[in-house]
Amino acid sequence: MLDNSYLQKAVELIEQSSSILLTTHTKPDGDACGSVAATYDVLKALSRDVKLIFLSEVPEWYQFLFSEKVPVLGEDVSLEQLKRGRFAEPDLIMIVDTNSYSQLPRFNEFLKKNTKPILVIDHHVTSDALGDVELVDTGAAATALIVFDFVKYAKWLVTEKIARALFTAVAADTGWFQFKNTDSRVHRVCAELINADIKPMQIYDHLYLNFSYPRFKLMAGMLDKLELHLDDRCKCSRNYTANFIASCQLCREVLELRTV
Ligand SMILES: [Mn+2]
Repeated sequence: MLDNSYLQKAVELIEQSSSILLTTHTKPDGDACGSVAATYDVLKALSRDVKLIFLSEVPEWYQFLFSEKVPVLGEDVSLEQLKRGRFAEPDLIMIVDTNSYSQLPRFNEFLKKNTKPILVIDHHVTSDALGDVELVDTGAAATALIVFDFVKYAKWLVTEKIARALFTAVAADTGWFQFKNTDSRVHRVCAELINADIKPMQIYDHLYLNFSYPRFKLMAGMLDKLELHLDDRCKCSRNYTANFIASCQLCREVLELRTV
């Protein structure tokens, strides 16, 4: 858990900033998307001028967290525009779910020239210490748990929409509460989020029951190619992805799946 002095410094940074640029790591996963979506809504409720920028597309199955398309650096906004302050003129830069230059392609070039303060919220051990203030808790199963602690500490409102985004993030990073990082803190926070009137089963539908046709085809193909080794104790689907990419026109989704 974080020391209150860090949380207080982070609150002060936000209170001093009227415009904030918010981003996360490339190939954003559920924790990244949910933590960003929740942070965005928290900052908007505080009447901050918030600009979101992603470094690659939001996967289709997390798009329900955003009311409009999130601009992508290199596609909707050029690095030049960002560097020249033509996309945003932030007083503060917030980075969630990473603290590493390598996870921030192109954006890292902007960061190296940046003179504005940076607030990092992250749970990874790997760190380039990018932040002037860092809410880093490597014991947290998801960055969303730290965002939740931060919002609670600051006594900002957790709306149903914010709770839904945070729950999605925690559910994604714990494999819907099946991974070994699913500890009592995860369940305590999720219980509070459910009390904010979210519908976990609707989130489950978005994450696991809304697969596109090519994603189902990928799963079916992987099962079809399953081979048994080591006295049937090891099951693997050899060379499948390369074959699938060659035979499938919808490569983007497949490539995203490979990073999960
Ligand atoms: Mn995470």
